[in-house]
Amino acid sequence: MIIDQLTRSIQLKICYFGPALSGKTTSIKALFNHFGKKDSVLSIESSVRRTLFFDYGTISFQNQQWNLKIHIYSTTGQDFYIITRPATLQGIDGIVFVADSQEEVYHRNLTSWNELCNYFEDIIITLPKVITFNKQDLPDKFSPAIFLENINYFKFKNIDFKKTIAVNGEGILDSFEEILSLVFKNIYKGQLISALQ
Ligand SMILES: Nc1nc2c(ncn2[C@@H]2O[C@H](COP(=O)(O)OP(=O)(O)OP(=O)(O)O)[C@@H](O)[C@H]2O)c(=O)[nH]1
Ligand SMILES: [Mg+2]
Repeated sequence: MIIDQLTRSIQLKICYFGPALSGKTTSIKALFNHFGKKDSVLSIESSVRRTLFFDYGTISFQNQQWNLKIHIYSTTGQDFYIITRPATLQGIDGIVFVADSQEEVYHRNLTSWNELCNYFEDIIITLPKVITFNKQDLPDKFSPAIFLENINYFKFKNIDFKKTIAVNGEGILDSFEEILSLVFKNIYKGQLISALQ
């Protein structure tokens, strides 16, 4: 997060992380579509539309006093490019973990979650994060409760989960609002907000 008192601007970085093909890029595109900015997402992709490095776009909000600029990234899910993931995650304020709800890829979600936890070590406990159980439109899904139990959900703070269907945008705005809300609650707890007033 960057807070500039002079220009009265706050910049945040949110990253969409998750296993290969879980719907990270589709989620970001659906989010930008909601704000009428679908074409402003920069995607570095292969010829078969797989993310090579990241997707990136910004969304800005403004009130009379402050400008809020949110930098939004997705990581690549392809393990061949794993080296790019820690770089994309640097300096983030919040994570949207996009899980692929199909039963047959259940374990990929666990592996990806564990990788994420390893990057952040203890910080992951308090880092704001929303898990989205994507692809709810498909049959043969695992139960979110099983995944949450497996990752020991209750040991984490600043965490929530949602169900999404990124292909039609369902739940995407809701999960974005939730991650922003967790990020701001976290700042408030850190007393930054009172220092700003
Ligand atoms: N049925 C269904 N398909 C989805 C949903 N979200 C994404 N997909 C499909 O899943 C495939 C992968 O989506 P992407 O958004 O490219 O996934 P990704 O996580 O960005 O993939 P990588 O960046 O390559 O790891 C595409 O064919 C999407 O259309 C969903 O909610 N439902
Ligand atoms: Mg992608």
